[in-house]
Amino acid sequence: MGRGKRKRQIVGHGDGVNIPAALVEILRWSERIMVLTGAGISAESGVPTFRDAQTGLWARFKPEELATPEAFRLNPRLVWDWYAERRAKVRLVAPNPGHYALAAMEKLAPDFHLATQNVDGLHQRAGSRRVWELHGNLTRVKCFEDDGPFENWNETGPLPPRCPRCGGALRPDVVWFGESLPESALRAAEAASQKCEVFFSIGTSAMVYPAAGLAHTAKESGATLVEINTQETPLTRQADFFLGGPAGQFLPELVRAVWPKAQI
Ligand code: BJW
Repeated sequence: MGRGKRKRQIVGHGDGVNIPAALVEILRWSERIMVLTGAGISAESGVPTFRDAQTGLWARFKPEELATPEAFRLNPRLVWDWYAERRAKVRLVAPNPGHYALAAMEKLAPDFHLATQNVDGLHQRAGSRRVWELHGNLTRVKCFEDDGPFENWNETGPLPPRCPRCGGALRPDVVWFGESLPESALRAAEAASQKCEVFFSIGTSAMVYPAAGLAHTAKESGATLVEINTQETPLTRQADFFLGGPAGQFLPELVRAVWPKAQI
């Protein structure tokens, strides 16, 4: 079940949080589920999405222009400060019902995989045990020159701090435009996308590759494609089900509809 052609079903948030019966049925019979999340799933926790309008000090910069090795080379202090502020924000927020629903799904679905483009660690804080972090994690840093990650660093001197091994500048351990994704996480996510019966694309613009390509891989391999997003994206036309509204509202309802005994 779950693989093959079907008519697209669109559910708007205005209709209430209704989960289509056909989707519930498919999920009840499916064993292999793959989920890709993006910034939208953390929006209800108070983490601004990547392309949300920048405010205050950052209003002058496009996020796409800060998340590059070129920006760091040109102005390491600016880029360091942008991430330091985002890191501090993330420490103050908590996972939301969308993150908790996915952590519950991991326990309930026989073969469940979760890959995220987010660097905020909120899935793990909600209890998800296996998360492929495709774009790294804000809470770690690595050396711009020799790469090794560090979980502790000293911010008392000039910023960015220096690598204790080689003296190079430390940078956040995230994946910037033009950089490669962690190979083993990407390979695993590609393999899971190829063999899943249902693929969820949740809270992502579906525009940044190679992560965005996972949904296409799944669809081409015959999976049912489910998108949850407050807005339509370039993926929506291909989705079998589009749940148009906040992930933090749709996901807990969906999990309860499929697994009535779920504890979220
Ligand atoms: C809600 C909601 C709610 C709001 N509920 N929904 C193939 C084709 C074209 C280009 C390329 C290609 N392959 C590679 C490229 C180049 C490039 C790329 O994709 N460019 C595109 C912009 C065109 N990719 C790369 O460079 C990647 N590297 C690579 O491919 O290496 C090999 C290579 C190099 C050079 C050339 C060719 C190959 C690396 C990509 C790394 C991306 N890194 C970032 C920064 C991470 C650190 C940080 O956070 O600062 O990752 S960029 C940024 O985008 C961040 C995000 O993870 C990522 C995706 O953003 P996301 O999640 O979609 O967020 P938003 O804000 O855009 O959207 C939020 C969504 O949520 C919206 O849709 C809302 O509607 C929705 N939403 N509230 C549900 N409550």
